[in-house]
Amino acid sequence: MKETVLILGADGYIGWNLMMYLGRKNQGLVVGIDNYSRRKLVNKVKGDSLIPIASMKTRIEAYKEVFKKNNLRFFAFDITNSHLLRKAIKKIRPTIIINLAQMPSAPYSMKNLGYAAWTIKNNVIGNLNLLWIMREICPKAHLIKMGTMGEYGTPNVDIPKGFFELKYKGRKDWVPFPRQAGSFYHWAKVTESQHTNFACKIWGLRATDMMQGVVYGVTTEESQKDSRLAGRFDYDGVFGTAINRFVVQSMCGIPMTPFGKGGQIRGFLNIKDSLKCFELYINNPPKEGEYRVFNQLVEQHRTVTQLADMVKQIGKKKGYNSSIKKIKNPRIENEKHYYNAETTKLTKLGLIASDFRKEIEKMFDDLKPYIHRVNKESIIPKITWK
Ligand code: USQ
Repeated sequence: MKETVLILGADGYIGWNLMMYLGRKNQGLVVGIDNYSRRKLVNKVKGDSLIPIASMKTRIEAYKEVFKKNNLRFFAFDITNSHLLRKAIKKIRPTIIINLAQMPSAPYSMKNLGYAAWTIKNNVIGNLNLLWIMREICPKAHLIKMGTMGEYGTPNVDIPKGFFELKYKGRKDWVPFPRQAGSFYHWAKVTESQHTNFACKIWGLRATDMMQGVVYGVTTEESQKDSRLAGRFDYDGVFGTAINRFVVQSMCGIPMTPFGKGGQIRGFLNIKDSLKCFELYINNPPKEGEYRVFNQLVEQHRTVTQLADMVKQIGKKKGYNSSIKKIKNPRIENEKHYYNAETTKLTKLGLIASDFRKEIEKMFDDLKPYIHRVNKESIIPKITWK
């Protein structure tokens, strides 16, 4: 691969790991941009990455040293500032742009009007700036945008790959599948997807919109090589997500917390599989003017209670005596429902998924040296949807 890759949101859970992953695969430069908002927001809600993370400067120096490559660059600024973004894109002239620069937490976006409005502004305007600047400076670049499976909600029918044939009153059309998001964060993603689809249609941009499920896992091939290369790992009630939280709860003797009836089903994938997907999209780009959608998930048939059960069994094998206690659901969502998303496009591109059980087992080993750092107070969710 020889591309000039630009990653927006390069300091996040996926962003930093992706910088290293593509840095190693790519002959060209991989340039990251981030305003460090993830670090600040997690601290603001009294959370912290369980694994200590180094500054970008230290990380990039460590990458050079460990992988003997000098192809990572980083700029710290906020992409909602269109002047700065235009200047950077003019200078970098990327052929691939990956937009991960979004506030990723559903609970954060539901705390109050201020938090919801900030989420919409940060996520939607950042992506809008990017679309206009791509049109002006690099309309042929391939945009890979982080969407989410949560855009579709949990409909009582199969979820297609973004679009479906609608038949109505004797006529038919090929249209985007209905979006029924469950938080203002997820609604921001819906808007970003619609804006991106529209920009491809009118300006001939090309984009891959990845409807990603819930990502789990701690380390990647790159991050485990040196402690300075570690990626962040959140487990708190705002930025922590289901499996990651369950493993931490299991390891520190706190009951795992399926919310409500615990019958919620989501799609999950390991962080290493998420990284592979980006590589597959880069190597199999869309045509000019094409907006395409991938449902990016691997595991989707287990409820959160079944997942907690599985983590409990694995924990037992690892010597932890974990338990499960359903708690009142802080969210408003279906707690028992049908869920089946079509994912064939990913396997066709060549994704071979990691072994779910083995990856969860590995999480116990990866987290062991840091588990004493857990702040138990931050685990119980305090933000409610009502
Ligand atoms: N859940 C529990 N107990 C917990 C945590 C979560 O039962 O302790 C349940 C939630 O109620 C929900 C499901 O697990 O039904 C998933 O929740 P989550 O916190 O793991 O993930 P979510 O809020 O949906 O958001 C995460 C990422 C987001 C991404 C999304 C993909 O934070 O950035 O877009 O996963 S998806 O879920 O497919 O929309």
